[in-house]
Amino acid sequence: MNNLLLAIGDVSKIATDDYVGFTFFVGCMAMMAASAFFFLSMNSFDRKWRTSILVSGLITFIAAVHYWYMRDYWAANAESPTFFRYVDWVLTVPLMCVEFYLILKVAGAKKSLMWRLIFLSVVMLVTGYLGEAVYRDQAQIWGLISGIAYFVIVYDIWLGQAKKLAVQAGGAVLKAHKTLCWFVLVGWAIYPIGYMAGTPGWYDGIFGGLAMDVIYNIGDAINKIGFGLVVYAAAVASSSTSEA
Ligand SMILES: *C/C=C(C)/C=C/C=C(C)/C=C/C1=C(C)CCCC1(C)C
Repeated sequence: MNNLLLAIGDVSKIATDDYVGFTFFVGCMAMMAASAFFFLSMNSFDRKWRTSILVSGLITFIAAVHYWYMRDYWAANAESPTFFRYVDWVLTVPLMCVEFYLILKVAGAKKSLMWRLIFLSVVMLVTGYLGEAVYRDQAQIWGLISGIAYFVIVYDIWLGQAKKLAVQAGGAVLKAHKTLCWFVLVGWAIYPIGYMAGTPGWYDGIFGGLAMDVIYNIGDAINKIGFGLVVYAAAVASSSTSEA
């Protein structure tokens, strides 16, 4: 009990110009609220959409827990919580790949597509971690390898097998797929900017002055909550046109 009171009384101050601390705090609340929204709305959809909404909720929930720790870590150490960041990503980004698969399942998507996307996303994140945390002197090379994996993902969903399946499915599925493709092309491109802001390389003069964590936090809010809302909208659209 004493420890609890101590913990409650022990809230660190956030300076008015601490944008990183602020975005960690707001990000944490937003991820929690989004999780509640996805979990509570899940049962109002028919079965084939329920798992997709559940996965949207899991993505924001996993992020909410990590943001809780990252917010604390930043408040205590004024240092980037790189480890928690990448653990969060390595769990949530593969789940986004699962989301692509679930949406395209109605059009006959195979598990191999899902595993291919998951594999590519893990390569993208592990090489990014190596450059950001382990071999910082070679951050540009690791960033480049990570970027190649990213481009293969973009290719696969925009022009490869996933695209063909989406066209076959048509309707709400095609529409959702297209929007999610834009998230990956534009929304995910926020992260390499954060990486270049936070690591040394040829790009120092361009992105050097920006706060890496603010960029990552904005990226996460757009991509995790926005991505989930696209799936939610697809579920609403398909339930009101066909079944309801
Ligand atoms: C919820 C978290 C998401 C959607 C995170 C996505 C992260 C990326 C797309 C990261 C990409 C990177 C590169 C393309 C190159 C530099 C290293 C990374 C890992 C920041």
